Amino acid sequence: MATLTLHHLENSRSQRILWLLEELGIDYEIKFYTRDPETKLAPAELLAIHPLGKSPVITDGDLTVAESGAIVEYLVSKYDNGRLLPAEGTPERLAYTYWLHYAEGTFMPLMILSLIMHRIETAPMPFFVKPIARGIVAKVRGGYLGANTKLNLDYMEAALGKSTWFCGDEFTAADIQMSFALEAAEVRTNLSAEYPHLAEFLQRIRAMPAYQAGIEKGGPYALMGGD
Ligand SMILES: N[C@@H](CCC(=O)N[C@@H](CS)C(=O)NCC(=O)O)C(=O)O
Repeated sequence: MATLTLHHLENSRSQRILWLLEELGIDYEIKFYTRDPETKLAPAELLAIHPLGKSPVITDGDLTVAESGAIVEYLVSKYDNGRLLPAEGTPERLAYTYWLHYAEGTFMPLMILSLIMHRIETAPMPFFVKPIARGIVAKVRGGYLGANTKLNLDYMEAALGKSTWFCGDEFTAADIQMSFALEAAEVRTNLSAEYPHLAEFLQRIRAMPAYQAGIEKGGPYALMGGD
């Protein structure tokens, strides 16, 4: 019987761990969690698994591992046969470490900020507060968010202009980690018009059998927008 469980929140970063588990071809179970329909937050049951109550989180025997990058590192070091991890000491391995951290450390905070700005803009509020709220959102977008998002999208586009995958010409688990970052960007940006390499990356991963198996097992997958 499988002892490895993925605690999977619908429409979330957990989808990429599901994909990784399929790539690794190991036995695992999925425990499904549904977002609150109003707040879109995770249900309280996830707090019983990990004190932060976020997804993804996995339990493997007595171990609990949270944080996508840490989960990827744990799963790859325990269950991969060298296919998804570049050899130690190579430039590809350094790129692997870099992109694994970059996805959540640099890019996703921009996507979250974008989501929060969108929520503020569309939240019901008294008419006289609306212009103030919109003014703040415009300042954040104009003074920080827009330029930094473009800088990062240009940067990723250039990286995928140099090699097929983020760490070179071999597919690695860092591409799996980066997939959610690009899927989050996709709902806010017209990637195919402005970032053809990024759009092509998404097309390529979506054709991969393990990606498709992950989608099938995880149920409907649609990310929240907000530009
Ligand atoms: N950096 C963390 C982020 C975890 C996270 O925020 N997960 C989201 C899902 S995409 C979540 O659980 N959201 C529900 C909530 O905040 O209540 C990771 O990559 O694991």
